[in-house]
Amino acid sequence: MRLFERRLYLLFTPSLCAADPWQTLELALGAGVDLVQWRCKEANRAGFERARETCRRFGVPLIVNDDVMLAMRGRAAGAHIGQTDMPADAARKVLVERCLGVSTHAPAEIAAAAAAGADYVGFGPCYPTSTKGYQVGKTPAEIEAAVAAAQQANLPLFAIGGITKAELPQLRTLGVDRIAVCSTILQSDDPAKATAELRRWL
Ligand code: 3NM
Repeated sequence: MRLFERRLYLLFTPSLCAADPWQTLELALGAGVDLVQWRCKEANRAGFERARETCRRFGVPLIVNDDVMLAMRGRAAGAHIGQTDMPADAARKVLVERCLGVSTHAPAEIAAAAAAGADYVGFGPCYPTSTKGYQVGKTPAEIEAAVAAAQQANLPLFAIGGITKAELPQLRTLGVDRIAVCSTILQSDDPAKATAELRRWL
């Protein structure tokens, strides 16, 4: 399931929400988030199921971060893995037709993710972000090279890391047309407005 039609990916971590997480998720979905990741470090099956049902109501796929087995058992749309999680080719086999996303940080990792059967890649950190403790982002040339590598591999690329509406003009000139965000939406006191302001560029 390649996610070419998806543009605005929300990494949903209930504990990072400024307000009620479930209201935040609904507002974001209502305002144009079209892909959601369940990114919760603690085991929280009830939360996962609530997120899955909320996304289902909006017709938006839910991807599980890190936990390929939860994605399978919990009938999620897919799983997202990092470079140090289960290897992408092993995750591909377990997921069968479910979606596989891979975090990447360089063009070679994008090519490797494609070879392993990924359906999309995240690429970052494009800008510094405290959400994951990255103090340095990518240069414009590095972002352009990643976009080119993803095009070559025919994979959708979601730019990630420190993205707010202020970064969108530059990202668009670098060829980025999909983004993944966490704090810009979850920590906003107006998640619907924050979402709409991102969506306007995508
Ligand atoms: N992965 P925010 S950056 C989860 O570069 C994550 O792979 C990254 O959160 C990567 O939108 C990142 O708040 C943090 O910066 C994204």
